[in-house]
Amino acid sequence: MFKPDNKVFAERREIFLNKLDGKAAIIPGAKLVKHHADCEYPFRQDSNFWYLTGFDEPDAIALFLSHKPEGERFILFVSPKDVISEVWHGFRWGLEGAEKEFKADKAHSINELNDLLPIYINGCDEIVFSIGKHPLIEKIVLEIFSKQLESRSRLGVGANSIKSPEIYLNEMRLIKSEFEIKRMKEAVQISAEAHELVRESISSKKNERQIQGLIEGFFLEKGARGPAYNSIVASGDNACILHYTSNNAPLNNGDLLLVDAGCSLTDYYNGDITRTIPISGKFSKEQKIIYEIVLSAQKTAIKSAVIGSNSSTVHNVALKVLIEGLKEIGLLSGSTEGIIEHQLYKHLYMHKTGHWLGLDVHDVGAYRMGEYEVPLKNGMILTVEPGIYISDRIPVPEGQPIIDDKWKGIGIRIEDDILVKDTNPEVLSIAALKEISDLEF
Ligand SMILES: [Mn+2]
Repeated sequence: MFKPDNKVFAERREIFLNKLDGKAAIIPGAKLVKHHADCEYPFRQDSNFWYLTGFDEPDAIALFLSHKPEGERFILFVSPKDVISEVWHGFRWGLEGAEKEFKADKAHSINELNDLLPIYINGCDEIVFSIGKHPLIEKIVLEIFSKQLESRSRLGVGANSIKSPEIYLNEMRLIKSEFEIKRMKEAVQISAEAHELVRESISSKKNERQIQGLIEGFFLEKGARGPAYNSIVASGDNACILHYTSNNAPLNNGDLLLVDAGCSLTDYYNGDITRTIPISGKFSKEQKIIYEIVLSAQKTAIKSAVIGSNSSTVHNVALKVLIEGLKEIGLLSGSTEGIIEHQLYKHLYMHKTGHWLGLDVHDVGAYRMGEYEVPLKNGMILTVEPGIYISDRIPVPEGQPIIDDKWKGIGIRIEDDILVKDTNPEVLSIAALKEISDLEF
């Protein structure tokens, strides 16, 4: 059982409670999700709930009551101790553990939520709750809110609105603390070593599934919780399916192998790395040309991930290098500006160049606010992952060159995890090699 470093979570609660300033937040944890019959998917705690509590059991709810005095502000509703249940499903901290180990000011059984929630909420200015995600709790919250609106109209007191917790938490989670950066480095390092393992053992593997086993086994061996997302192990033309997860095709000499995989640590920090390597140990002429374009786009984009830059700039920098490269080999034609403006590259590059990375693989936080681009700041972590995918699934846009067969079936993406820093961007996934000379044998 995971015992959190209480100081880290207590500091976050302090900041969150300050931001709430008179409001009461209700943050539900995750529930188990049925897989089939009597089996459930592995438990995955809700990231916001985790961020504030470090409590890793299903069916818990946290309250943050900024309208109450110190010592009555952090309330946990948890599953009570129950010998029989624990024999079947495992250890629970119970009410005592929630208070003693997780520093709740007060813990209650989750069965008491209905009765106690209205009392705790009473006296707050506004309710903070994520609408549309937790139907059972939402019913209770809306009943309370409706009564408070009534009381407000008669007596002038009570909550008069419901706000989303994301307003406060996304902003907090977007900038990683020193502790988080340390954990992210560990998650990314394990993920990078798994990619190295693939590169070193490729010649002895016959099927995508074996590569998946190798990577995910390595994650577990290193003490991670498992893969952060469904590993993508895509050989040959399968790499042109962006979210390919069948992972069951034979590995053919002459094809490339694209692996997009990262681990999730016990405390849910994630790595997210993609490498594309030649199965036979040698790139073909065409594969090498495309790889060089993607690698050069990626390196240029990483250099642009500096303080004050933004996600759109990083994307546009990569896009420009990809388009120039594709023009040079006759896979695109026309002015680069025109190709970008009319999106004439989208049959070859159909996704964005990166995303925030943290407790969620596609981590929370705005990329832009309407027209305003969110600037990169010290402590932000993002992926930089350009690619080129050549197949005939998407029709070639009118006026663009027909694709010669020799290019088809080449799918390449290179993805690193980048920490934005005062000095230069730091490539956290540097241990996973990506130069052509490193990948050939
Ligand atoms: Mn990614």
